[in-house]
Amino acid sequence: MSRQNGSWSPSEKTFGKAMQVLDATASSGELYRNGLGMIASENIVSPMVQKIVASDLHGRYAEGLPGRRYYQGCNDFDTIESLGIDLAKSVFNAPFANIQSTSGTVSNIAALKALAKPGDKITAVSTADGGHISHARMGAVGLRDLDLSTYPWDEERMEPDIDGACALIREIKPKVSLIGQSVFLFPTPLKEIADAAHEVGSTVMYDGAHVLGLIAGGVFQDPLREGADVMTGSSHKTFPGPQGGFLLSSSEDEKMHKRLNNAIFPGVCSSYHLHHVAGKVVALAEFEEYGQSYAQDIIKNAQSFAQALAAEGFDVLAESRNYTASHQVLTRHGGKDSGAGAKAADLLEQAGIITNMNMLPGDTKALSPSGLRLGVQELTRVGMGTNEMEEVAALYARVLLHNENPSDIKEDVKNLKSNFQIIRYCFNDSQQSGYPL
Ligand code: DSN
Repeated sequence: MSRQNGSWSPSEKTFGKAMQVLDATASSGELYRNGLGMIASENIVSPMVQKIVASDLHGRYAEGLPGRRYYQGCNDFDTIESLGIDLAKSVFNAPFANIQSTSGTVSNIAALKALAKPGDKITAVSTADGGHISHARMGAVGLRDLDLSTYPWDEERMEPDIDGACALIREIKPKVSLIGQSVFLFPTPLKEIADAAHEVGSTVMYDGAHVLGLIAGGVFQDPLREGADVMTGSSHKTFPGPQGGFLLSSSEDEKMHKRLNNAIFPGVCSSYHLHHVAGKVVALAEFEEYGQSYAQDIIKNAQSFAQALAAEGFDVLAESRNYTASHQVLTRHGGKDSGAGAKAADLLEQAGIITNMNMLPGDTKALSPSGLRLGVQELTRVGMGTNEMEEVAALYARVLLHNENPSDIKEDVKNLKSNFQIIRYCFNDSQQSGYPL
């Protein structure tokens, strides 16, 4: 960079790097605008949220809670965060809500900080069975130096083996009984687990990251009334807000509220990304208005997509339970640890369908699993319904079963998607404002 005629002009080299970032960002936007985003942990944000996350709030700080800040200039943000706390309590029917967390994992780290001390015992679903990395030694559980035992898994029902999980909790008496997965097809029978946990003085923590929008929409399960003491979650999966997290509790105990708030700040956040918090608040208001129908449509679409895939000839997991009760569908594409899931995900991407490979029961290698984990929440958000789910399943069959050239199919994917460019279930959905740049 050099200063010429009183103004700074960038060197070609550094400016070129910035342009490369702009170009790659635009190209990533095109990929999703023209393609089918089917990663179960993703979503797109509404026009109003897009505007807020690009606002001046991005550069600001507001350590503390509304009315009790360490910085000046927070009056407007106090209004925003107070509104958001009230909305979160109402949308999630929770006596306590903290909306500052910057992700689901950060919510988990904070919850584990509030609920356990290093060396304490914890029980959770293993990553091989679909538990999130933050529930494992390699993630937040290890960071907090907790002593982890994993529940036995019922492959047929795709949920923890409930009798085995209760027996484990009664035997080892963990400080925290953690429930919830990233591969999350069915509600967990929580009451039995919570009864066992509370009997031995264990706190029940439910990670609702994936299914938070389904819970709030009343179509999955109601953890805070089924025995969960604390619920964590992401604000950007089936709950369709900007990236971030929530920390919620069924407890009425002020001391518990203080512990949870302190675990977020000063515990694990200083800046908590005010633009995203404000975006979450608008997303909460939108969810209060449209969330129930969005959640219902997601479930209809997931079930219809799973049935259509099975009818095409795919091996869809959990047939005996009608495949899914969430936004997710799981398919197996070859022998365990065969890497067939990785190959399938790659071929689908060549056709403009974005998914992720996933370990399924029996797989032991995260980089060469046999499965795909598919989510329909983003396609639902742009207005696709059960007819389109059948069309999408037929596209999968052309790529993966009939070995058609993926680049030919990419045109058909683009044509299908061209009719679904407007973000629904939000304010301003009649504007031609769809995918962000
Ligand atoms: N890794 C994300 C998922 O896809 O489930 C959650 O953090």
